[in-house]
Amino acid sequence: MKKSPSSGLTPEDKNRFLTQGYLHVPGAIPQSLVTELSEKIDTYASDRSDKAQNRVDIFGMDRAFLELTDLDTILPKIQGLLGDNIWINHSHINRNPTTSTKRKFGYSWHRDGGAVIEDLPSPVPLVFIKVGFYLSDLSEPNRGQTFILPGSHHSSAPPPPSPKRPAEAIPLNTRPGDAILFDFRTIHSLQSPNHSDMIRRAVFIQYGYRWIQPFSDCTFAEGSNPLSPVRRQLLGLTTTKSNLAGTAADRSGVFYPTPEDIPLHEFPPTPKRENVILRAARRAARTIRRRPF
Ligand SMILES: O=C(O)CCC(=O)C(=O)O
Repeated sequence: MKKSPSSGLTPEDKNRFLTQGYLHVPGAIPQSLVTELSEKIDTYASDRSDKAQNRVDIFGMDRAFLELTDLDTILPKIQGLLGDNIWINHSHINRNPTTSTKRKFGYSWHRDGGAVIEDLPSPVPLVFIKVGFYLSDLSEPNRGQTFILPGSHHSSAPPPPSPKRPAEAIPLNTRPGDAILFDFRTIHSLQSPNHSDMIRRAVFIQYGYRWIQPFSDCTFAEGSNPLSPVRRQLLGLTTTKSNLAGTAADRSGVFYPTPEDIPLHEFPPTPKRENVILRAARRAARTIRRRPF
C-alpha cells in the first residue's frame, strides 16, 4: 500500500480505527455546507417526505455533494488507511423522519459489502471504508442514531437478529457536521427509531480500491466548473492503459496505475509545494500593491 507523505491520520486515530472498527471525526464539515446539503436532501426526497428514504448516486443528483469527496478533514485519513489507489464506488443520502410507532422497528444489523464478506476467506481484509456525514443533531437519545458493535470487524460471527439491540451496541451520538469512518466489516444498524420530531439527514460516501466495482451508479451531474484532478480520480475518470514498461500492452491503470491514474499522490499538498504556492501568491500580492493606479 502506497501512503501519502503526510497522511493526516494521527497514531491515535489509527489505533482507534483499528481497534474499534470506526472513527468519529467531530466537525468534519463546515456549518454552511451542513445547511446547504440538508436543503438538497429535502429537495431530492420531497416526493415521499414522510417516509424513510435511502437514495444512491448523489453526485449524479447534484454537484454540491462533490464538496464532501476531498475534504482535508477526511480524505487524508482515508489515504492513511487505504493508500492512494482509491475511488468512490458508492454514495447515498438517507432521510429519516419520525419513526412510525405502528410498525415494529428492525435494526437490520449488517456488515457492508455483501458478497465481499461471503466470497473472501476469513479474516476478510479491509478493502473499503464508508464515511457517514451526519447533518442533523443526533447528540440526544432516540433521534435515529446508527448503533455500532465496536470491535466486531475482528470477528466472523454473523450479525445479530434484526429486532434485538444487543447490550454491547452503542449509539453514534453526533452533532451536525460530524463524520464517522466505518470499517466495512464492523457490524452496525440501519439507523434506529427516531422518536423525536426532527428529521435525521445523513450522507454516505464509500471509498475503496479502484479495482473494486461500483456498488451503485456512480455518475456525476454536468456543470460549468471542471473537476479537479483529485475529484476526477475519485469519480473513476483518470484510468489510463499501462504497457508495463514495454513488456505487455494495454493493461488497465486500475490494476497497474500510472502517475496519471493517481493525482491523489499529490494530495494533500506537501509542505514544500505549499510553500512554493504561498511564495508565488505573496510575490503576486506585492506586485499588485506596487502597481501605480
Ligand atoms: O443510516 C444508517 O444509520 C446507516 C446506514 C448504513 O448502514 C449503510 O449505509 O450501510
